[in-house]
Amino acid sequence: MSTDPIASPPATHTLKVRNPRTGEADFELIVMTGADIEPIAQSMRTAQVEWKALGVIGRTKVLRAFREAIGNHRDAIITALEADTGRHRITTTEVDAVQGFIDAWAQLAPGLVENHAERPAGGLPKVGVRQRLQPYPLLGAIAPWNFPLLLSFIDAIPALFAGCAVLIKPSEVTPRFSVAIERCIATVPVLRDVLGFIRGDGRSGAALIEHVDVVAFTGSVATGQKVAAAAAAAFIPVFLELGGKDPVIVLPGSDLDRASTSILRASVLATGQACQSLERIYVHESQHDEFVELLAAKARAAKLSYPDVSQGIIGPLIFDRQAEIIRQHIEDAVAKGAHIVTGGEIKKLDGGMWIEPTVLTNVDHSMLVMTEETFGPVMPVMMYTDEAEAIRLANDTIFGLSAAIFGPTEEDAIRVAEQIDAGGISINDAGMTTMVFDACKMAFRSSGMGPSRMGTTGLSRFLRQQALYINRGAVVPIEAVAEGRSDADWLATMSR
Ligand code: TXE
Repeated sequence: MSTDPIASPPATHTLKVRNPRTGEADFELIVMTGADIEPIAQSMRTAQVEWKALGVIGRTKVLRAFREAIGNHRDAIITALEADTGRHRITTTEVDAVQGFIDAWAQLAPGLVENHAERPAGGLPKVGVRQRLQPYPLLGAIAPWNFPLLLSFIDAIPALFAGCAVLIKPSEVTPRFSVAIERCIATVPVLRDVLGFIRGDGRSGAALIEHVDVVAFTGSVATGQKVAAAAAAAFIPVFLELGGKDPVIVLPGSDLDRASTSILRASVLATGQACQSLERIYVHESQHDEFVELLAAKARAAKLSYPDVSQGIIGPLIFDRQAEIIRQHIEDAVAKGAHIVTGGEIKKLDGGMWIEPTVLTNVDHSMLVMTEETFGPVMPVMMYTDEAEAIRLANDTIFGLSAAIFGPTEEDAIRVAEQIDAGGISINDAGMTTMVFDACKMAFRSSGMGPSRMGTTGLSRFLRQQALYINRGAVVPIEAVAEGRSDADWLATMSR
């Protein structure tokens, strides 16, 4: 594979990429095809044999060198990622997160990839069994635009520790960072032969699936379904982390100051462009008005990071098509009777698309804002009268990513949490799936497919289980299955 990451294959097709702060198309993306991907995948498979043979200690050494290289290229990566997303502080958090993934997996990997010592097969004293863990040779990781760097590496890093080679396809909405990180990878011998990017849009993603052995995808449900179908056609496993419509239930007697602070953060962090963002808020009728007042006051205090990227809290909307979805959800809600308490307007400022944290009331499940993924800093608050209704409302969704429950006691909150059909549930806080790295949690319902990306399965799912059966006894002749013979004869032979 070329060590010069910028020497891309001859352009068959290019895409203009919009800058979320200026609205200008200031980056050009070469769309790679299957013909471009095939030779890269081939050279990676060859290099992966050596990468696997390095063993987890050897791979850890190389990945620690990658961690250091990221530090040496930090400014260039942050500059590119800031142009992709229009934000600064979260960009630094993404870079820290990738280095953190390497630190965390360096600790966990040795215990997860070791081959088990031989043991006797049950009931066959002359047969030894050796369990082996064999990595998939080549992972295709397909990433979205909301945390472009972090979601490109959240699956790639554990897969590399497991011994896979990895090809990443970042979103065509936010590709700039991948050029900077490629330059960084190019400085790490061995790694640059087993870790790379292919750039392009959905077609490049679809082509990638045809050239890998396993797919890890993060994105929308609609595209996740296409990816799953393509993986099935290629007969390879696929791990999906898709959209969410995370609910929070505030039980009667909850601490409303705590709840409103936590719910605001979990709803508007990254301008609400996070899969674990809260998207529906259910509050008991006895506390509804007081809660809305508290939430709206705190929402108004969360200022746009405009015009200065180093000030404020709320960045621009990264994807202009998403801004239209948010606008559509708010208009639909108002048309059906919802009331805008604060925010609610998509503003075009210097070419960027912005929206202040928005609180809606008088909402119901006939509205898009309560049923489809809004993916913005929008907080629809719905009143309920009893606990059973709140649980029914929270579960009235095709999604099951995560949720949050606030209660007057932990027991009350946990009692309700155990009735919510979602993978990660925060108790007396919200959005905690990204704070707790070592808890396994799957994406329920249409929010995903496959083992948990968090916790130890985040790595073990990239390992295929293999068994070696070593017979040190006699072999069984075909006559042993003649009519009239019994299994006892078979076992007796195997034990000789
Ligand atoms: O995701 P897509 P997008 C939600 C959010 C957003 C919607 C679409 O609601 O509005 O998804 O966002 C590649 N075969 N989330 O457009 O379309 C594509 O090039 C293979 C939630 O970013 O899912 C990109 O790299 N790949 C989510 C990636 O898939 C294909 C985060 C994601 O694109 C492909 C982001 C195909 N047929 C959006 N078509 C979360 N839960 O975090 C496209 N791609």
